[in-house]
Amino acid sequence: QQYLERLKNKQVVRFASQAPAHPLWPEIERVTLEQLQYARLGVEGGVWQLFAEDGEMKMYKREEEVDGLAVDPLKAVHTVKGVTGREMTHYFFSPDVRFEWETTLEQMKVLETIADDTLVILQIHKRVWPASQRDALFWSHVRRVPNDTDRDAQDIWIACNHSTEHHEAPSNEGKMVRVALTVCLVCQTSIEPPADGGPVTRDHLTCKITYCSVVNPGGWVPTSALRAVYKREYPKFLKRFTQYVKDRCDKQPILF
Ligand code: 16C
Repeated sequence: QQYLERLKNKQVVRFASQAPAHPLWPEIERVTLEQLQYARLGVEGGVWQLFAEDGEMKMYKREEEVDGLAVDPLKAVHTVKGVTGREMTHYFFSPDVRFEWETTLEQMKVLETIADDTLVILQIHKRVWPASQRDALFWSHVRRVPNDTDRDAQDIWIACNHSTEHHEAPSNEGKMVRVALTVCLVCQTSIEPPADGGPVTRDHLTCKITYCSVVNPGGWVPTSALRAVYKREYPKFLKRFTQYVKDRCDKQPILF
């Protein structure tokens, strides 16, 4: 038992993020855990309106405005077979594959690598006529969270993106309008063990996903155009992204 404890502690040290030494860390820690709590709240209670549905995928919004700009919070739930939460959040976080699934992007640059699991990223998005082109500057963090409500269940994984500032990309330069965003993808795997006691394969995996997003467009854009863009883009994103991860993981060893 003592040996196992020591081994566990050693692993914690070995896999611990280097991010805690960074000045952004207190904010990253606070926002990530807040987003996790927020994602785990249900969509019952009448404040969320269903605006898109496709099979297991359901997307809800709350219509909200700040200074006359629509900033509607979005919450989506989905269930995907054959992948784990770790795989889902890994591909959402990893900048190497972002152009494979993110169709709103024109350019992307990693401005700072705070740790293996924490980056600062600048993205330039495609222009939507007649609005000005948008960019987004945010920290991005991914982590495993032990499941404290059910110790027998698989751990939860979260990837969280939140707007920040960086000396290499001041927001008042150039003609881009900077959006402000807080986004999280929270995933949990369940395993239906094979009845014959055989090995667990991808056929026995189900991943439950919650995606939450609040984007402030940062400058004027007609509310109707904005709502039309996200009504089209969010379902497109979640379907394309989850299919990408399924295809990418197929025939690969499972990453729990
Ligand atoms: O979470 C998603 N992606 C992450 C990695 O890229 C990250 C990005 C968040 C997106 C921030 C929105 C930036 C403005 C996009 C401008 C719209 C381009 C449409 C191009 C169509 C050809 O967290 C998945 C994001 C899914 C896409 C969301 C679309 C959100 C629309 C918000 C509109 C803002 C202003 C639009 C001006 C017309």
